[in-house]
Amino acid sequence: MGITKILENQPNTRSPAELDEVTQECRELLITLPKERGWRTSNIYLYQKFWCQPKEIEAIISMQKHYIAEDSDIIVSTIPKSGTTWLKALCFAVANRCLYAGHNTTHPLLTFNSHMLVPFLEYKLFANQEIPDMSRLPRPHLVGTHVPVGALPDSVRESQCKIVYMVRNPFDTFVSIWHFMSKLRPDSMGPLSFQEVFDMYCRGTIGFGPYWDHMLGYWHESLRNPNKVLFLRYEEMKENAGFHLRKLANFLGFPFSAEEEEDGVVDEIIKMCSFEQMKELDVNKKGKGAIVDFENKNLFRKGVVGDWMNHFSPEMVERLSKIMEEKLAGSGLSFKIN
Ligand code: PAP
Repeated sequence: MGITKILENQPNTRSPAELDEVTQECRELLITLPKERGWRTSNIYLYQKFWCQPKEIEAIISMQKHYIAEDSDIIVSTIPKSGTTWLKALCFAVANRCLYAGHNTTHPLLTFNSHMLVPFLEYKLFANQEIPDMSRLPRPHLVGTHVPVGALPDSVRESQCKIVYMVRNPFDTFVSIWHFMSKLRPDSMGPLSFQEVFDMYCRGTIGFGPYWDHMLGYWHESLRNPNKVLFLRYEEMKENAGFHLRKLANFLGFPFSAEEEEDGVVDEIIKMCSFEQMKELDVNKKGKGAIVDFENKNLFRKGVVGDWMNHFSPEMVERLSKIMEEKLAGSGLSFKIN
């Protein structure tokens, strides 16, 4: 075959680079799954009714097989860009505070990014074909995930472990995703326009989407089983952090004592985990790799409610409002956007 013919054939025969990073078994599965255009990888795939990148799917399968939740485990769950970094910090601070009482200058949250202290099941613990020995991790095990509630292993449902979920209004979540994508999309893949990303978002073909199924899954589970799933909102945590932090502590089984209340421990935690404080930490200004290989500073942008107003056209507001109304109808879950 001539060289021109070989070059002509190349784009069709070469598989996307991300497939080289997963096992043959995973590649065989991926071939059978619906796929759409991705943003960090050429494609994302519909695995168990949610969209994921190949390496995520490989890790999720491993997590589903090997993660055995214990009664004392705490699972921090979110849709990407809904306040994960913040929620992980709050949960870590609450659940471990007896170890670090009075450690005002040496608390781990001052030198580690919260994703390092509350590792993702799918990006850290079960990533890269590793199976962690969970018994070696300090208890309570605090782990994070972006997977929908239905994709968590049976042991999560069967054990007494707790799930803390944070939701954020989809308008701000989209804006956060857009900025994050714009910074981290590999140059080799070419740019994605704001409109293209919005379209992906509206169709639900975005990491761990469709996000309406994701939030509804945890929402219904929290109504069915309020001792198992705590459903928090980013906006409410921003508005009244003290109230919601106390609620979180009660839910996790670590209520604040009268003495702690008097000593101002609640306010200390809120301050230590605030956007302003966390953003200025060395580990978050100069560090990298808290989740995967990007710089930690990308996890801190504005940290406010309502930034969507600076980005949305009236047509976008109408389209997303309609989607939310339609998808969440009758569920009791809704979002105030004004
Ligand atoms: P992840 O899902 O990739 O882990 P996640 O932490 O959920 O990311 O999302 C980052 C968003 O949370 C950013 O929002 P923005 O783009 O609208 O600014 C980030 O600024 C915000 N954020 C990070 N830390 C905090 C914090 N301590 N308090 C409030 N918001 C925060």
